[in-house]
Amino acid sequence: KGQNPVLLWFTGLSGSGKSTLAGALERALFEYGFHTYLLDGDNVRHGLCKDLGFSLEDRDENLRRVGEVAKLMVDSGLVVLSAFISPTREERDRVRALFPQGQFVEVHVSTPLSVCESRDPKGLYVKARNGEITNFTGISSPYEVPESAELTIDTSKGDLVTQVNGLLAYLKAIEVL
Ligand code: GGZ
Repeated sequence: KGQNPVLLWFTGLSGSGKSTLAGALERALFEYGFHTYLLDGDNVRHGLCKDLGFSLEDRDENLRRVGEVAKLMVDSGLVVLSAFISPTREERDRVRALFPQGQFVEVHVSTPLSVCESRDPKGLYVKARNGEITNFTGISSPYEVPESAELTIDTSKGDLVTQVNGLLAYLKAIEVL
């Protein structure tokens, strides 16, 4: 059976678990023999988007570029996963509009701000609270909760294996897997 390309778009706050979830799903897809690519700030903000910061305008442009690159990758047949905060509905919907129905799957990683802030793996929330970092999502810059995400996952409830299995079950249901 051939591979049905798709873009899995993880959105959520810093520290919500987007990269962890997307990375774990990518490993599972690899086991199934899928060709995948994971786009995230680590491989995009140092190169393709290194001229961009965290103003709303720059985030817009960051996500516009990511959307276009993801589109090219999906066109080439890959299963693409992306893990960006992508804080506004407008920019997420603009990426969605690049794809036919069913080829864009929005996954809202809905872990509450209080949990993300208590995790604070890079100490960014502390810096945002004391003003060392401005325009920080959830603290001093908005995050618009998705209204039409295909899936919602709160990583403060349940374990990673169960959550990845839920994602795989969804991909089976839409015949990607
Ligand atoms: C939010 C910031 C900021 C500000 C630096 N606001 O948890 P992280 O560190 O590893 O992931 C965050 C990442 C967000 O980049 P994205 O490209 O995903 O953002 S967007 O979709 O809005 O374009 C965080 C770090 O960069 N970071 N400054 N001010 N996150």
